[in-house]
Amino acid sequence: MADTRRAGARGSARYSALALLRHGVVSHAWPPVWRSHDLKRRYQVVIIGGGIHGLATAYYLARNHGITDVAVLDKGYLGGGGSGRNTAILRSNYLTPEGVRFYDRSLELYQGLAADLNFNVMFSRRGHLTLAHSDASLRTMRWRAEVNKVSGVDSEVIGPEEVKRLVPRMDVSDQARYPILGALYHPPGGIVRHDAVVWGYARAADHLGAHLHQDTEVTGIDVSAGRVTGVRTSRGDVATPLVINATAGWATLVADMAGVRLPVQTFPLQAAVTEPVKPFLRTVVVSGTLHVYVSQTARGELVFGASVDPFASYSTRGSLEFTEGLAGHVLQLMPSLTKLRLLRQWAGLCDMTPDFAPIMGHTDVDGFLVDVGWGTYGFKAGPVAGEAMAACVATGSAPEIISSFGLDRFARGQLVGEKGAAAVGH
Ligand code: PYC
Repeated sequence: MADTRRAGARGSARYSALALLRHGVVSHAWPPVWRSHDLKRRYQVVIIGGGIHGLATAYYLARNHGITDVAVLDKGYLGGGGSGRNTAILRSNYLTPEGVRFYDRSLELYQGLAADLNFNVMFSRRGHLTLAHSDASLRTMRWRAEVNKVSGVDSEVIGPEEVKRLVPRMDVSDQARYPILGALYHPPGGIVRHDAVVWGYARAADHLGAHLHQDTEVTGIDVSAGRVTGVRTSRGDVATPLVINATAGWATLVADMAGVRLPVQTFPLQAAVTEPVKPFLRTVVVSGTLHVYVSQTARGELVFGASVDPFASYSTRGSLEFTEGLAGHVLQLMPSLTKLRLLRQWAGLCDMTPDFAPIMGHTDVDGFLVDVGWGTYGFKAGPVAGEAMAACVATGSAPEIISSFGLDRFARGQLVGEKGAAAVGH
């Protein structure tokens, strides 16, 4: 039986290798995975932003609630914003019980996503290490570990020897400029292939009936007597009673169109990738003190990121200052990487809120919902954000899992202080 299965697997591997070869040599093009449509003059729901949040919302609206008269509008191409500019790190080791519960549901959805979407999203559970280089950060790691455990999330504080066992190339000696005193170890953390997630959600949402419109810029939102009535776009006007702002980088500009002010400032975050090398780094490594995180993709490249730039801007260009700082910091952690060459660098836009938690749900304008303020943690939240926003639309009220993230929390003074669990110091 096992032999038959192995033979079957070998057969299907041969088949896919042949299919790939045929596509490369003979076929003219891969079939498109989602369709193009004329922009209808009316939709039940319009989602602004064709990244993972907007696409996941369209998918769960259809799958969980049977709402399919939905348009996703993007001024560029699907996944071309924050969804294509992040470092694809997944984890749920947050600091507040609200954050832990929320991101843990996302991790759960990510784990089953390939089967759910029938699309290989290359989810890879790697373990996630947040290094502590001072007593103060070790204290925060202990705090996070306790909050995580109470919520049933696997996290613990480990010592330098255990860090060395997990990452043999790490310098854990006391000669390091910033010696490693310990780390928060979170075994369920990992990485995923970001564009596969976007394409998987796009294909599934399209299949269930949503219309995905690229190159369609929203230029205005019509509000009458406190209610949304439609959107204006570069391809014409669309009537709708319900608009979801699922943008990153442009969240405040889109909210302004509906007359909603958001406590958000936008900062670039830079990242870079090296040439591919033999796999040596299984775990995702983060150092808040050194403002850096590192992981190795299935292709062998090291992906590096930093904290946000220290000034608000909409620039998506990389800078030499970032590259120099990044290289120095990575080498302080793993000195043997000196010969590694950087292939490319880029920046994404991060909408930062005062408490480092997102803003989700209804606003004072009827029919204008927000899924914004994703700072440096939006990609990992995509599945749960989509699921929760879809429920918000379908039921007319925010589900429990996002009830603490409402816009009114700032006026009520009930912030969700998540800064201590941001990937790196800000
Ligand atoms: O919050 O894990 C995180 C993260 C990684 C990269 C940027 N943010």
